[in-house]
Amino acid sequence: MKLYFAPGACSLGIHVILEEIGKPYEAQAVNLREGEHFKPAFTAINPKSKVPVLVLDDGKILTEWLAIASYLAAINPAAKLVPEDKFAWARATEMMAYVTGVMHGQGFARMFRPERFTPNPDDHEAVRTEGRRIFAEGFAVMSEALGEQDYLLGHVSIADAALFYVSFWGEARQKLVLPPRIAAHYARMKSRPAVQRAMVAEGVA
Ligand SMILES: N[C@@H](CCC(=O)N[C@@H](CS)C(=O)NCC(=O)O)C(=O)O
Repeated sequence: MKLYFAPGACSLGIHVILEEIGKPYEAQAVNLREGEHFKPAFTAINPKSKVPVLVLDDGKILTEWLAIASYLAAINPAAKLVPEDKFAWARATEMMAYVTGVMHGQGFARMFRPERFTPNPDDHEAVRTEGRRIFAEGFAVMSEALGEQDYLLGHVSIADAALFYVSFWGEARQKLVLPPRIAAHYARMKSRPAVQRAMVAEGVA
């Protein structure tokens, strides 16, 4: 199994999941700054030019954070990264869809890629501002979901890996003051050996 990742990108969450599972895998860095993801060697693997990508041992290729995380958790039940209860599983999916689709896809993307939302450079700052609003609102929503629990489902799961990567972006990249429960969750995640290994492997510890 091989993970294509970019250091500190959303693929960090998948890296964390692979480390939590603890089975051997390969990790291949993709240099987004140099546009490696638009070159034929990578587009042959993922024509969408995005990380993460998971290539299975039989050659099958899986893209999209939510799909990769769900698949890894499903084929590794001993790691208990998804609940057995089907409603709790759906709840985890609900949270991951929100983090990847809204906080990342709508919020963070506006902050970093305003040109993908409007062709007019004069509008870029307004797009960034809206991205920051969506991103901040996302932390408020996830703080409610977390409540007083240590982890989103009460035990560590793939949903925590999703919240972890956006918290990493918020704190380490944006220097945001995270809401208290989210900051505590982020610190708790960073204290996990699997998370530390993933961060060291990506050079973002
Ligand atoms: N919908 C995709 C989004 C993946 C994504 O946006 N990946 C970013 C890194 S966090 C990327 O590869 N960006 C390169 C680009 O958009 O040029 C998913 O959930 O996996």
